Amino acid sequence: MQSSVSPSQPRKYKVQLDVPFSDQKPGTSGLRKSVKQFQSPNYLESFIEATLVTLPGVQGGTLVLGGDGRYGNLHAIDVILRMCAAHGLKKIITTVDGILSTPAASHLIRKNNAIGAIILSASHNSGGPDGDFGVKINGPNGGPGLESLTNRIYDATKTLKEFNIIEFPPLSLNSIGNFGIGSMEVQVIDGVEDYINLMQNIFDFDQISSFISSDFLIAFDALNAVTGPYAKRLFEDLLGAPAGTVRNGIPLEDFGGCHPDPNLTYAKDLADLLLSGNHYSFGAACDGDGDRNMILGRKCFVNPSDSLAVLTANANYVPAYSAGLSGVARSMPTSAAVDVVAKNLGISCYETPTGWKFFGNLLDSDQITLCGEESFGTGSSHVREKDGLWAVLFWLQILAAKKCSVSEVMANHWSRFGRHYYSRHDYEAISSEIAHDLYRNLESKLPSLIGRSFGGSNISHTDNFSYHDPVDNSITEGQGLRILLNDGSRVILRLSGTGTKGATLRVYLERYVAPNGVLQQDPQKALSDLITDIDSLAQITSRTGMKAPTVIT
Ligand code: VG1
Ligand code: CO
Repeated sequence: MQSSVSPSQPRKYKVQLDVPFSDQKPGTSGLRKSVKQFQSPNYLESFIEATLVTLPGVQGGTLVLGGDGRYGNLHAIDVILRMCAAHGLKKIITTVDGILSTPAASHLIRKNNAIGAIILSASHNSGGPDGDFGVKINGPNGGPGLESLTNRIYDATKTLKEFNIIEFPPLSLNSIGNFGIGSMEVQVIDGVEDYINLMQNIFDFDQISSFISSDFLIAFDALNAVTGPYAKRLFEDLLGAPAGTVRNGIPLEDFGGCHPDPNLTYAKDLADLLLSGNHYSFGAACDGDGDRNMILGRKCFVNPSDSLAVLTANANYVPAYSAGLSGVARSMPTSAAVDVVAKNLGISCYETPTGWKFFGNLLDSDQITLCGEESFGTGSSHVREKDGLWAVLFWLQILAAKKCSVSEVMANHWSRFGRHYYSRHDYEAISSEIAHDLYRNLESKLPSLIGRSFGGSNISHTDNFSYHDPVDNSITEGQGLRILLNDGSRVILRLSGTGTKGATLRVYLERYVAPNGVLQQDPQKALSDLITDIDSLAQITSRTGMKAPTVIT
């Protein structure tokens, strides 16, 4: 363990800002911009100053700090430590090499009664000098800061004139230790250990371990991002999977040039490995900051909306949930597969806007135990973030308990509950003007669409989704254009809040087939008339000039 004594009085000083920044509005999860933008003078400092003057409890408080290891991580930690010391924080908990996954940060906040965390990540966006950087602010419950907090931070950025910082040489984060910067304590801990202990309290590791040692080969792809060290400890050291089970397991500043987004496009190597049907029985990948997961079986891709429904239906196999679930929630664009399971279990199912922060109140008030999003996010009340490796362990526990394959689990699920054919089409990097025009144009047509024939059925309801939080009664409007059909199908359009280049249009398509219905195999085929009709209604091809989506999930 290293330790150092701080110089008696490190110099505290103020830096003037020429003009306040006007573009620091946090999106779906934090402030996410290109590295180039973050490199402009005082850009990071401005957002951190606004955060430290806004976040409740800074004076004398404890804060968690770390990131996904992307380019800029260590520099940002150095700057933030010195700014925290200038703002009177009592203690910062940071991690060896600054490596800390989003769910692990959420756990550390809760375990240490911290006032929150600053998590340095642009999640699934690419990294490196030409990639993206991001700052996420989490609150004392461990979850992403609510809109009310991020709005106040944003307001502060617009009037800032200066920031406060302390002169101090960079701390070495290459091993655990305790330091002081002025009167502030800095504790450098192993960012993996507490998280692993939490997982051991939730799952039956012995059962998983004996299952995967019985000719059930697994492959995990960390995509050169934050989950590598966590996954190696979990799968190889504790569960006894062979060395090499974890691929791309060392966090790299540029993620090895790949896009750390676990989907069929960006995690193609792993997808090919499983879908080609060779000797692997199970595959999984997580995103840059470790909160997303993709699950694959032999020749089988699990749609994330289905994954939430499967976890809900089989939660009884996991020790921590064996007493039952209080309720579940899904984001609005996520398919209603989990709704059918919730109804069957007799528990409540909530529909929230996109973004994990909207699950926070429901989790805190114990109205839900599990929740998820179609964007490869699943989680539970164990933390207040979505949790990639937790979802992987959950799947392994179900498979170990049922002693069957992923495709058997899916086939059984559909034959019991019916199947929600589902797909998301992303049109990335469209000009912002074209995207907003397209969106506004469709929005203006919505009222006139009722009763019209669409996608093989008739339109029964249209709106721009608005959410009434049942816990704090807040209303959040404008969360996505919904077209609902008489047969239960849905088409939803949203503009992304996490992209950094132009605008990203997301089109979500869903069609339900009851258990006794004919089960076609390919979702794109099952959804083809919805795809054609939304394209002509919203004029996607003609307005964007794109013949096909950038990513199809
Ligand atoms: C996307 C997803 C959303 C998710 C968000 C953050 O947002 O659609 O479901 O919560 O990313 O995920 P958007 O606004 O681009 O659609 V992560 O892994 O960045 O924390
Ligand atoms: Co993420």
